[in-house]
Order: sequence, then C-alpha cells, then structure tokens
Amino acid sequence: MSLDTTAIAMSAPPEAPAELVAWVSGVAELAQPDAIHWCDGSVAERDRLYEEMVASGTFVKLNQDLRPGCYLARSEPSDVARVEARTFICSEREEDAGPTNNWAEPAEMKRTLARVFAGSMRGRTMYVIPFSMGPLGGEISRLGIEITDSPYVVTNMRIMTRMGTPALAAIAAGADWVPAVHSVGYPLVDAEGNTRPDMTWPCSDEKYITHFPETREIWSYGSGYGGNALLGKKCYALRIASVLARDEGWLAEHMLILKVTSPQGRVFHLTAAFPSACGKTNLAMLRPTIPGWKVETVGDDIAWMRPGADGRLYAINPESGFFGVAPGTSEETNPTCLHALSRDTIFTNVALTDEGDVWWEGMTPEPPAHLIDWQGHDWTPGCGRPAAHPNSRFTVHASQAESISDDWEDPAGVPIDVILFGGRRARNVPLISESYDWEHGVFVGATVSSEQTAAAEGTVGSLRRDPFAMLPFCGYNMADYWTHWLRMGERLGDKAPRIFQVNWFRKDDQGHWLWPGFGENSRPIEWALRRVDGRAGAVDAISGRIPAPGELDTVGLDITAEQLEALFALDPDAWAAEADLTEEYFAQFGDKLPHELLDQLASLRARIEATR
Ligand code: TSX
Ligand code: MN
Repeated sequence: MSLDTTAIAMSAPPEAPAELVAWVSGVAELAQPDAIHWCDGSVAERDRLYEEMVASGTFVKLNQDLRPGCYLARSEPSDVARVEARTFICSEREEDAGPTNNWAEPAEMKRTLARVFAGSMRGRTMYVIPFSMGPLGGEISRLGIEITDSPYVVTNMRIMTRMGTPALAAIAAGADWVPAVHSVGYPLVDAEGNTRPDMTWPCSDEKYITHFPETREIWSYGSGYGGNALLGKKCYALRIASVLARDEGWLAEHMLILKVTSPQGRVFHLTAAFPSACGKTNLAMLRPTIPGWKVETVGDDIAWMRPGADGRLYAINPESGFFGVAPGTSEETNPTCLHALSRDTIFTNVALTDEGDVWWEGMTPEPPAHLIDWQGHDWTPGCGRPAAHPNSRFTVHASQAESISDDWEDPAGVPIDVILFGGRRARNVPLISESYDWEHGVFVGATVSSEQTAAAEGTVGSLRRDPFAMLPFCGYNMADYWTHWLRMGERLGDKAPRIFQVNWFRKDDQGHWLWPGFGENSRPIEWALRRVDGRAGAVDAISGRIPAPGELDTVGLDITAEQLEALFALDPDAWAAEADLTEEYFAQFGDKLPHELLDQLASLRARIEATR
C-alpha cells in the first residue's frame, strides 16, 4: 500500500521547507514506498537501524567485547565496487562530458530513470537524509538531501557526512542543496501487489549512476555499494562539486589533506592526489620516521579548496569519515587506521573469524585456521579464494583516527602550502620532483599515470592515465578541467601552493623496491617543505627540480648510494617515449586541450634533448 500526498506531507518534520517536501513527495509518488522516515542523525535512530539490519540479516553483529559497536555487511557478489561503465554524466551537450566520461542525453536518461524508479521502493521504507559536506555552516561547505531505500546507506552516511537535523535546519534557513535519489532497485511488491522476500543485500542487475551537471541532481539506481550509493562522496563531493567549483572559481579534488609540523613548530598543510592502489589512506595517517616531525590527518580522500581573503588556497575535508579498503591494513602498514577500526565501525565484505571478529588479507602475517569468507562460506588457508573481497571496506568516523588534526573541522579550511601528485611507477618517475611553476604542475597532474597491475584490464606494465586521479570523478570535460586549473593558478599567483610529483613505487632491474615507503615518505615530504621555506637545494632535471646531492635527509635510512641514485635516475630515451605517449593521450581532447599543456610538452622535450 503506497502513501498518499497528505500522508507524505504529514511525515515531514515541521521545519522542512515546502519546496523540499514537494520534491520528497514527488519521489515518493514515483517510487511508492510503504513508509517515509526523515533522518534526524541521532544515536537512537542509528541503533534502531542497526537492530533492524541485524534482524533482517543485512548486518552481522560482531563480538562486542572484541569490536564494540561494530557490524559486518556482506554484499551480493555482483555488487562489490563502483560501476564506471554504468556511470553517466548527463550534460545537455556531449562535449561537456568529454571523451573520458560516459554521456547520456539528459531528457532520455530522465525517461529511463522514470521507468526504473517507478515502484522501485514498494514494500520498503524511504529514508530522507539531510546532510552537509563539510562542517555545518562553513563557507566552503555544501548541503544535500539523499533519498534512499537502503538502511545500510543511512548508517554509512551518518558516519561519512554531517547528517540529520542540523543539516535540515540549514536547508530550512535557505541554503542551497543538491538533491540525490538512490534506490537499490529491488521492490518487495510488484505492480499487481504480489510480494517477494527481501535479500540481505538487495540490488538490481540493471544499474544507473547518473549526474545532471546543469540541474545539479544525482540519481542512482540498482547498487547498494560505496560510491554508487553513498551519494555525498564521489557523486556529489567530486562529480557535481567539480562543476560547481568550475562555475564558482574553486576546486573539488580527489585529494587527501595533511597537516605537517616541523621540529621548530612551523605548520604546513599539503594535499595529495594519487590513483587507486597507491596507499592514499596510509599516507593520510603517516607516522613520520624523521625525528621531531609530526604528521596529522585532515582528510583521506577529498579536498574542497577555495582562495581565502589573504589570497591563499584553503582546503576543507568535505567528509566526516573514512570509507577505506580493508585488505593490506595492518599494524605494519597503517597502525593508526587499524586502531581506529577497534570500535564503532561498519565492515563490508571482510571475513568473519570464529570469535566474531574481522579479518582480511594482509591484516596479520598468518591467517586464522578457519574463517567465514566475504560470501558467507567456510574458508581455510590454502583454499584458493581470498577470505575478504579485495575491495572490502571499513566505514569509520574520522575522529577515531588518533592522527586526526585539531584543525580538521575548521570551517574556514587549512591553508595549503604544497600539492603532491603521485602514481605507481616502477620506472622513470623519480622519488620526488618539484614542478618548475604552476603550469608545469598542471601538466604533471594532467599526465599522472600508474603502471597496470595484472588485476586491472590491459597489459602489465602499460601506462594507465589518471589525470589528477580524477578520471572517474570529473563531472565535466577533462580538458576544460585543466583549463580551470590553469585559471586558478593565474588567480593565486605567487600565493599558489608549490606542486611536486612523487613516486614511492620505483623498482630496480631485479624488480626490488628501491624505496622503503610508508613512514619513510616523510623524508621526501620534508625536502618539499624545506623547498617552500627556501632552505633546500635542488637541481634542474627533466622531470622538474630534484634534490641536490645530499639534500634529501637519509640519516638513519638503510639505503646505498646506488639505490639513491637509481631513485632519481632519468633516462632521456624513456622520457622521450613517454612524451610521445602524452602527445597521443592529449590528442583525444582536440581543440579543448589548453595550449599551455602543449607548450609544457614542448618544454619537456627541450629538457630531454638538452640532457643528450
Ligand atoms: O601505502 C603504501 N605506501 C604509502 C604509505 C604512506 N604502500 C602500500 C601499497 C599501496 C596500497 C606501499 N607499498 C608503499 C608506500 O609508500 N611502498 C610500497 C612498496 C613497498 C612494499 C614493501 C616494502 C617496501 C616497499 N618493504 C618490505 O616489505 C619490507
Ligand atoms: Mn578515492
């Protein structure tokens, strides 16, 4: 039995503005839920949803002595990651989505959505989630409303965003908000009134993750997982926000944010963009090995940045939690993260121990003798299957990281001194290299790449470009995005952050890591910060300015002179070959490619020739 308009209006909190109630009513009339619940964000509401999900089998309550406040969800095996092939930018003009996005004509996509959303919530409760990306009321922060039929989404959104009554109050006070509609696409009642039992992880084979940049709307259908369903994150904070940022003169970036304090007490902030599988969350929680330096976490995934009154670039973390990949997280790789997961965490698709605790590959050197794997089956070491899904996740509040910075919720943001661009490169790219200027930095960001691992598509060793680590997340034409970065540099002038390229993943000819990584990454970062201070020597090289001999602090590090040299070796032939690949890569953007990037390619080639 679906609700009538009066019942829908009655369900709304008194402060909900008429325009919002009308929109919610429209979605309810389309999706026909049995009930509507407006989320207040309270602990009582959370605990009620947790209990309901335990009762329905969506959540396994973990051993509360070992993991207080922790739960495990297991997804359908078909719904384990973001679905880029089903992600669409529905701009009026195809060229505004650009060659790196899937485009769909907006009116046609709206017809498709009207079809799939019709009755899609029958038999379910529709949740209305008011949320703020960024501290409530902050200058850089933004509001949204997600409608969803998934209680799993509600409880994850409560960790990942500032969700509930205060966000609704801000909307009621007149602030702009982005509407986002989500359905798992598994109605429990069909049009004829026939019912079917629920699944522990309802979803649909047909999936649409859609963005309307002109009308600033998000509609997501068919998946309950991560960035497909927690619409504040990739859909809003990156795809829609990148469009807002272009139009309003700011930056919405796929970057972590760090606060670094020197032994002298000087405070720096940096942001860093890395493609997937580079250990971004590990860097966000770095424990520096150089004595006297302190590194603290502001964010691990997304940065919204705006020029402040003093002309500098200020960043906020629009999120309030970490939705991180579990496998590989250990006492060795990221103790800070592991400790954060000791309580009040939602785990998705990790393995369950006989004691009611969690486990994943890489958590301990030896696996337990028996587990229940991510699909709910018995698992023993050597059975040939991973116990946790490789993309299994934790959802945890940012405040639970002992490394969290005291300024992580500063509504004004933190002033950015340095921007890092990273990639996973066995060859060619040095440990660290400083861009000659902002334009060169934009070129470095635009050409970011990682070598293919066997798991991904394509051949091992070939380059996969991921410009600014934004390939799946830019809500408009990537070439226009580069132009926007160039314009931002002009506006920031000499107040612009300095841009560096880093690579923790270089190997020698025998395939051994040349750099120990992890906490030792504080050494190249320290060099970058000394550069900002004008106290570190550099030499001009093909890639940029690299540390002058003796300038990288290697005191106490077990590294040979040959290894150090190999970390910074630049082969002109290999760089010339890569410049040719960059030219090919740029060609797909046609006339939209800003000429500055072609100028940078020419400068790079001139530097290569000068070393021959
Ligand atoms: O996260 C990583 N970082 C960044 C840390 C702040 N990883 C993990 C892989 C990405 C998911 C790294 N792996 C890093 C790194 O800097 N470096 C490496 C490669 C590496 C792996 C192991 C060792 C050395 C380098 N050493 C031993 O195993 C003893
Ligand atoms: Mn990310």
